[in-house]
Amino acid sequence: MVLNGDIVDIWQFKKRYFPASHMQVIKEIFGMIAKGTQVVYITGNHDESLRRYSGIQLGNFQMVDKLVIELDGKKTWIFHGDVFDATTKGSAKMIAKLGGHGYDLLILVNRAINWVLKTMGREKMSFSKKVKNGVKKAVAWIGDFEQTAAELAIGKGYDTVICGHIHQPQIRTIAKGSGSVNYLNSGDWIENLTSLEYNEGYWSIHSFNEKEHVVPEVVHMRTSNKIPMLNVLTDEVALFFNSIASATH
Ligand SMILES: [Mn+2]
Repeated sequence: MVLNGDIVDIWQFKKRYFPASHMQVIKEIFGMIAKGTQVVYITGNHDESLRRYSGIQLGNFQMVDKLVIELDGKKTWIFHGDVFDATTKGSAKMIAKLGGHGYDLLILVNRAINWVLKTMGREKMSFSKKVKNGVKKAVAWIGDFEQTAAELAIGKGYDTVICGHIHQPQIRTIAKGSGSVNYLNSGDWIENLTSLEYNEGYWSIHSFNEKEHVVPEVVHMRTSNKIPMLNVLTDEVALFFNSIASATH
């Protein structure tokens, strides 16, 4: 199982917001690890403070920035995708042309831009900001995001690229020049309730259907008195930014 970033919201964590139901999810994952499921945790922007632990491996559990695996001979590249936040399409393209270390360089560029913005007293650039600026911009940005990820992947010779971050479930082939790549996005577990499944050579988008599942009883624990109100921002492209919208970046 691959957890592709933003699993734990560190910002919320600091506010001591951690409902019992969330704890049950974590317990479930720990149970899977104990029973032999290999779990790879890829860090995202909401859990970026965990990036310092990248590379650690504890039994069946592994924490990484990105993952490259071969599935039935197909080179598959998995990363969260927040690396594109502070980067324009043009610079991502330029970096893609540099080849091999393009993605790592992109992380550095992203950090540098955010550092400069922070130093100048401006907010970090983020996708949630773009969404707040308007649905049309967000739609255009989703297109750019998918295209940028695909072009980087084609440049690196991957067959499949899998992201998260933009909350938009997707499976499609993106071509550029003579190359093409399968672009996949797992969507989210906030509004779309989707994940990606790989079975016998094929990827599919799994949509959670409440009727198919027995809802486990949530054991209520004492939580802090002040649980932040969840402002649900929903628009016609079904983007949801519950935690992101309330986050500082
Ligand atoms: Mn994200």
